[in-house]
Amino acid sequence: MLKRLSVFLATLFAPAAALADFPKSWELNLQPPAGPLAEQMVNFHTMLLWIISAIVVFVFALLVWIVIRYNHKRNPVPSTTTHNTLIEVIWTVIPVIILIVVAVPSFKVLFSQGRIPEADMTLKITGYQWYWGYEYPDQDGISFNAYMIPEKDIDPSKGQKRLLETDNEVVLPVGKIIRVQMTAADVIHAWTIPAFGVKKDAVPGRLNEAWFKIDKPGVYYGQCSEICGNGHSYMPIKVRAVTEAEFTAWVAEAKTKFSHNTNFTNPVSVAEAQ
Ligand SMILES: [Cu+2]
Repeated sequence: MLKRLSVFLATLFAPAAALADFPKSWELNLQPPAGPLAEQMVNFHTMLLWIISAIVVFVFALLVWIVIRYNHKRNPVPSTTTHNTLIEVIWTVIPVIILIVVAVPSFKVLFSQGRIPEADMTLKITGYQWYWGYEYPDQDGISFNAYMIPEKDIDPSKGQKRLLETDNEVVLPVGKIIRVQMTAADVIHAWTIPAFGVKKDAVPGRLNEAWFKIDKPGVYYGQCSEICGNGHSYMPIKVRAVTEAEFTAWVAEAKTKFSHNTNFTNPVSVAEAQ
């Protein structure tokens, strides 16, 4: 029992450098951020949590006070006041101030997501019913598909996770600005890795763009986040973040394993094309 508790506490307070970011049992908060975008989002979320908690406590205290102080027994003759200019100004101005305080960091997060910085490399992602296709235009157009490993083939002793493991994993270097371009071949899907702070719809006939930077090497998981048919829950996303040297080695190996094309031209960014 004690051992179980200590394991539970250890996972609860595990340092953010934990090797794999995936949903865990009894988890309450967001996954630990693995890059600057996710970090910004987690900070914003924490700030919101403090604000809403304060509002809940305040409103609840008001209610309790009114129930106790102004009930029929203690206050048999109710006041007939209907207007109080000062109080009306206060309960208009304070919420406005709270909204402004919330809006500023909210727009900051939104803009840093939407403005794609000068990217070090691009990953092109295509959603299919029900798997993901990946292309590396900067690495001679290495391309492969990633299918979920079915539950019967999952080996928990290797740390494999049910409904999250894929046959081919997306390998990406840490410390690089990665631009992702998403589209879909059939219906709308959405690609996400919560720990990177990225989630974007993959829409047929459209090219959506997002970016992220991974700070810590490790394995990160996500799942299709736009209901796309009966295989929606069976098209997970697995990313392995490695050092630059390891990435170079993987690229060399991937070229022998997957199809690629040395004449592949790097697609221009959506912003550049406009
Ligand atoms: Cu999907």
